[in-house]
Amino acid sequence: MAIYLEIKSVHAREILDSRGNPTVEAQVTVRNQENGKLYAGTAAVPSGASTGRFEAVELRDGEPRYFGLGVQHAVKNVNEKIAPALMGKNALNQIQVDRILVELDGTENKENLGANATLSVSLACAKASAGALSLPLYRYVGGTGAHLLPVPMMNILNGGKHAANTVDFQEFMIMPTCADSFADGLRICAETYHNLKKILQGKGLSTGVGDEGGFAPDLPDAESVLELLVEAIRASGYRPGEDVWIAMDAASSELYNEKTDMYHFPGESSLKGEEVIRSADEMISYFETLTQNFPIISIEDALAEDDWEGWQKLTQRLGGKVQLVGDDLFVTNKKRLAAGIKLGTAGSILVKVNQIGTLTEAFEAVELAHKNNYTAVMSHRSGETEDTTIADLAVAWNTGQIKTGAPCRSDRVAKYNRLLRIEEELGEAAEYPGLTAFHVQ
Ligand code: 2PG
Ligand code: MG
Repeated sequence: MAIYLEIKSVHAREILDSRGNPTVEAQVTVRNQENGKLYAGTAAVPSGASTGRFEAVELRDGEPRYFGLGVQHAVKNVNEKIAPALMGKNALNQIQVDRILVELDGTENKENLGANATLSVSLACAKASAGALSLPLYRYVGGTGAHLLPVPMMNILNGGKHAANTVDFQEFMIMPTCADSFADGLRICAETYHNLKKILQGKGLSTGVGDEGGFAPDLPDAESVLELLVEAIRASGYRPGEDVWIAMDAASSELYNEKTDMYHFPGESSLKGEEVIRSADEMISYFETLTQNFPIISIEDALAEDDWEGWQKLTQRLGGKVQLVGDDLFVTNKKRLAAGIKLGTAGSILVKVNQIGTLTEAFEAVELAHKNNYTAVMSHRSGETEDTTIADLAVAWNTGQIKTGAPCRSDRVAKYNRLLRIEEELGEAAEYPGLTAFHVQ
């Protein structure tokens, strides 16, 4: 007889994320009909600051409490609408569960129930099922083939919307491709992070951190950040561009101004004493120069979320040399990814489960990417919780890369620590891809 994990209860609550803002946590309890035992799975939803315009809707109360950011309506949607719709269903049938969530919402972007409501239940359902089968989440979701540990895309210097400094690009990250295991890669990253701290201290620069745990000093431009990163990699005993590479998230949608059709650099402008703006073509040339002068292996959101034409040009110019990642461009949405693939834009998709709102839809985006020879990078949000689901999903879906912040702040470190445990558990079967995680170079 097929196993039936009957959904017995679905309950959500409002908790806090790493920025002190409310978010949704759901608990799904299932009953194994064979032995009558109950199992619970809990999942918390992350939240972005540089949110893409095409993301699924994060439902916020807009009431005075928490400055409008409360999620009591989303919680109510779980408890009063989603819970009755899922009662008695088989939690093992994740696709059916997620389809019910999508249909119950009934909109393209989950604006009715809120993607925060649907995602909390979708993930909690998978976790309850994994628990009921006594399987780790990565094994339950990924099956027998799940074995690939991700190369960390570790954010060690924060800017943009994630920090109050003058660095305009949002994230400067390091990728330890030379490591022979995830644990070794993590060590390389953490040592580089500490060396960067010493270098900043030596120069009298701030070592306060941003939302994702990376340092957030005032620096005049991207070049000066990249120089510091190169110095930190060398100080750690590694060769930049051979052992350890640099990745960036420009988060350009945040710099783009529709009225001027230009990218504005407020931090660079303030430190240089003159207004710095760049057109899409100038942005492309700028990134080209940066990649010629620095060991950059990956650039995310180099252009704004709606500039398909610019993205095409960018891909033609840089796509063969650098991994071009679409975050705000694709928003973990298979329709937008399909459009991008058709136009030949980018070469990689950033995967953020809350951008789309169910586990199944996030998987569909990863599947479509892999089928079309695009890479997929599993990702956190700048607002996170102690929930480590994305670590398991990276292994389950063999993404080979994960972006989950600095080795600082427990909300970030929790994911890395989970990956250490998974690697240990997989033993000989664990594979660390290094450079083979990329289709460039
Ligand atoms: C991004 C993310 C995560 P946010 O832009 O890639 O680093 O930031 O969650 O603020 O959108
Ligand atoms: Mg991004």
